[in-house]
Amino acid sequence: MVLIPALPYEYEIPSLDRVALVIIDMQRDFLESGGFGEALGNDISQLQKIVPTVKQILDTFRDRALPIFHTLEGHQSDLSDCPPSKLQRGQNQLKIGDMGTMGRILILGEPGNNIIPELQPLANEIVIAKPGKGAFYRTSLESWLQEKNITHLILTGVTTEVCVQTTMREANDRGYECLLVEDATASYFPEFKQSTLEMIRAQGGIVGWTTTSENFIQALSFSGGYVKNNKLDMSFYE
Ligand code: C5J
Repeated sequence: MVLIPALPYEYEIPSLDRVALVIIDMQRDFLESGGFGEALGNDISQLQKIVPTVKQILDTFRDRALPIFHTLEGHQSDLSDCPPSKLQRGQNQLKIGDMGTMGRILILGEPGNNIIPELQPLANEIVIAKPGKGAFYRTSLESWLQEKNITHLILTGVTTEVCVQTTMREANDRGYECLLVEDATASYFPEFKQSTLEMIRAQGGIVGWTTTSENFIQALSFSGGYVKNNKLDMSFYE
């Protein structure tokens, strides 16, 4: 068992073979200069700040050979998987499928739709292309998790209140125990991130738990990754 100091109370992983990392949409479209996110007038530095922390969590999973899923928000080039409502949303701005500085916006296989170089998946890591905000909608994620007998998901990525929160809610409704790493998720709007963290862990963890990367990495490093009856440091929250 691994116990991780978290809010609203300790997050318990019964055994490390039940846990997987989900990294949401750390793609060039959202994080890099000239991408879709910046074209919409967003401050991409808010998202870029978390890259080293997401990499630390990724390395923690890689070191222990635990399952890793990367997601990408993107559509088929003929836009057949993009509902008209999503396609038409917004005024006087670039739209999905338009040509941007990194190829067509949010189209699978375009340069901007790639995961940023710092977090490039390894060959044994699973990349889930998703047409929606949630990673369970019209994807193979749930069957992968069932095949690997995963019950506990560690969530990171962007943006906290859109694709990360949607995925966490979808997972929660399907019975997964979800932990969001606070400093490994970001929004273009810091106040939206803060509200999302609070709503996730409100009412006794109605959607799940939140913790810091330090708490998570430290808890996994005890006794080679397993913690039994240890007194963990909760001082971050005091
Ligand atoms: C958005 C996402 N914000 N990955 N996508 O459109 O959160």
